[in-house]
Amino acid sequence: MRLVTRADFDGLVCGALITKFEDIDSYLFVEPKFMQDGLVEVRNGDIIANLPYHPSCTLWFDHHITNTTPQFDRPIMPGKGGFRLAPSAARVVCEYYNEISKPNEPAAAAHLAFLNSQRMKYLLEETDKIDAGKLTREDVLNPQGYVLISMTTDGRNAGDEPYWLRVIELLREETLENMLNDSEVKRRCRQILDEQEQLRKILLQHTTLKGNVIYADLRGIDNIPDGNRFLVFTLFPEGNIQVKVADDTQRANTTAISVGYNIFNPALIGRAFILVSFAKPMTTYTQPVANIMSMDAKTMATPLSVLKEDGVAKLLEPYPNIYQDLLMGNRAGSLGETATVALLLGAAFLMI
Ligand SMILES: [Mn+2]
Repeated sequence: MRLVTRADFDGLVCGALITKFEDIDSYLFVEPKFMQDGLVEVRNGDIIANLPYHPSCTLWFDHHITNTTPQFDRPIMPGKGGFRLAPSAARVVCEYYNEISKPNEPAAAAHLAFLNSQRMKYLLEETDKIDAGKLTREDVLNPQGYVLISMTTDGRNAGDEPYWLRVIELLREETLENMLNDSEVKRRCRQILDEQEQLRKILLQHTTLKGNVIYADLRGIDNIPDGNRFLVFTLFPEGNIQVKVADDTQRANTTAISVGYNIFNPALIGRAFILVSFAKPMTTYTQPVANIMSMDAKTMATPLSVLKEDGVAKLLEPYPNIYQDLLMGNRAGSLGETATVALLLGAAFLMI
């Protein structure tokens, strides 16, 4: 069977688990974009992990909401694979083999012992943390263990395939300590720490804080060193959102703009985006049921704007029942500012 996966840390941990349970004789490492564009020929017998679904595959494991497919209406489907919105695809693979290992089958005891060993439990926890971006400032500034190893794998450099295969084997067979002592892993870890130091200097030179936006203009810089993608947020902790402008590494004469939120200081990025794009409609609201007899509606600053500009006393003065009105939605404002009851009902519906 062939394993089709992504060469990021999650994809390689999937590889470490799958090669334990299935007979894998060849590998194909691809980036999700190529799958989405239909550029990958998937055939019967292929196992796909951490990538979008393909109808020709034999087994499929994934966790990205964008890859939801009607083929998978249950998290674990024996003989077909697994899909749920887990923190990592490796977590889904682990749950699948836990579920299908029937205790009375001879091989199952060994499989379950492997999956539930302390070493594998720790590896899965770290993979969840890494893939879901749940890193601490310390993980970013001073990466260690699996976090550091995860930074050495990057699907963009196709020449690295021998290294990815080595990582799969080490993750499957070796303790973390032994893996860190592997000469190639060691060399790459040292290199990544050096590069991160260079990246830190470049970011400090080319980044400015505009309000709560961390604006990095990296155009014209060749070979930007590698480093943790969250590094910029440890350098500019006050900012909520990063806007990065850089030369597109894959297309000549093209600028790539990317936006991300500060994982240590998140903002409502979706709202911030709409607010910037549609400033007027987002801050001017007609008050519902103002007074049916005299006028249709009334426009005014929203409660949050009043709160920000003039403080809470100013807000309570003309509107003594403001909290109740906001709760019931009897006030103008944007989503989240008002109509709390409706939001809570929606939340309850989503949870049930
Ligand atoms: Mn993943």
